[in-house]
Amino acid sequence: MLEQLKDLHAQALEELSKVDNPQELEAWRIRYLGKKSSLIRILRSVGSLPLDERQSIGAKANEVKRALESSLEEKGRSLQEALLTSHRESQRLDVTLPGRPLPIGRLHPTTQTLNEICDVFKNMGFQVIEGPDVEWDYYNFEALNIPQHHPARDMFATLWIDAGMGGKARLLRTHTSPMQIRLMEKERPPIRAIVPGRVYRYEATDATHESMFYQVEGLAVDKNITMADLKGTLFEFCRCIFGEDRKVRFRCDYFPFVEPGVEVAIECSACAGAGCRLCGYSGWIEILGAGMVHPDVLARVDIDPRIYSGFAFGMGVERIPMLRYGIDDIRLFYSNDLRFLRQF
Ligand code: FA5
Repeated sequence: MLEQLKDLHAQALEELSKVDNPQELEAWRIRYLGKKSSLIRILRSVGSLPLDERQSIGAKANEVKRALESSLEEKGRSLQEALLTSHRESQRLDVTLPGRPLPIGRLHPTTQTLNEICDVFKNMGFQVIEGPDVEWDYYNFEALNIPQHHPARDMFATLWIDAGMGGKARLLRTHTSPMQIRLMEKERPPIRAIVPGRVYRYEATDATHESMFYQVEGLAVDKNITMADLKGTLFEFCRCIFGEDRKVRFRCDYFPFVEPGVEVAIECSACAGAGCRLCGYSGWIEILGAGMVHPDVLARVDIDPRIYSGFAFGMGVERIPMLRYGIDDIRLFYSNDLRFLRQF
């Protein structure tokens, strides 16, 4: 039996050396140290052996058991360490690797232009205010000298929200000019303000016309304001935005709420004034309408036109980056094409 115990010990160690994971180790433990293992059975039978064998066999069996238990423990530890090392290797971080680039957002070209326009006018002492997109007929038309059935309503193809009489119908504002009235109702001269905002027109779109676009309204009311102030302000604005060299054209135009009225156009950047599809082969792109505030409009908001005068203008915002960067279609601004937007 002593031989058997020696062989058992040798065989167990031999098998243990081949074990390389915790599952195999547990199977090994059951096989050599489990309740039904040969070694435990020998230990249990020691009591029934003849007295002379009992001591030597019992001592040897216990010695083998202790040896196997300590080999098991040692193997367990080394397996655990190997596991940890391989885990650490797989989780290793190379802190010197370059980071993944984060996609950085940017402001829409219209927003960038609006910010620039506002900065130019703020530097000239204008305050910036905003107004509602949904407007009353009264503010969008009637108070601006455009009563019901006035032919000038045809200038603004309107998106109506509901029907109503006497200026009570609601609409999506067709221009930012209604804010002239709201401003003058609230404030007394001197007034110097600009109003950036969205406007809406029920019209077919083309390279220079959108049905939703941005305008910036300007209004200055005080004593002794003249056409020269209007011209000086707008020329300074064009100089700041387009530079000294770009040609600016002032021409007479008609808007019911100003007298006289003018239109300002900039030399087309796509064709340098030679004429192309973008400028309708005229060489010029109109960017704003303007004029001296009509005395009837001033009187309607209780500002005495014999004492005060004012100028107003309303410019199309998208046409400015179009002129600057030679963008040949306004519809690119709101088509959400990232290839276009990422260029700004
Ligand atoms: C007006 O909207 C007047 N309220 C401007 C005004 C204000 C005149 C104060 C006098 C005093 P108009 O419809 O021309 O005017 O539009 C003004 C500017 O908006 C145009 O010069 C043009 O640059 C731009 N614009 C007009 N229609 C469109 C459109 N469909 N798409 C893009 N821009 C447009």
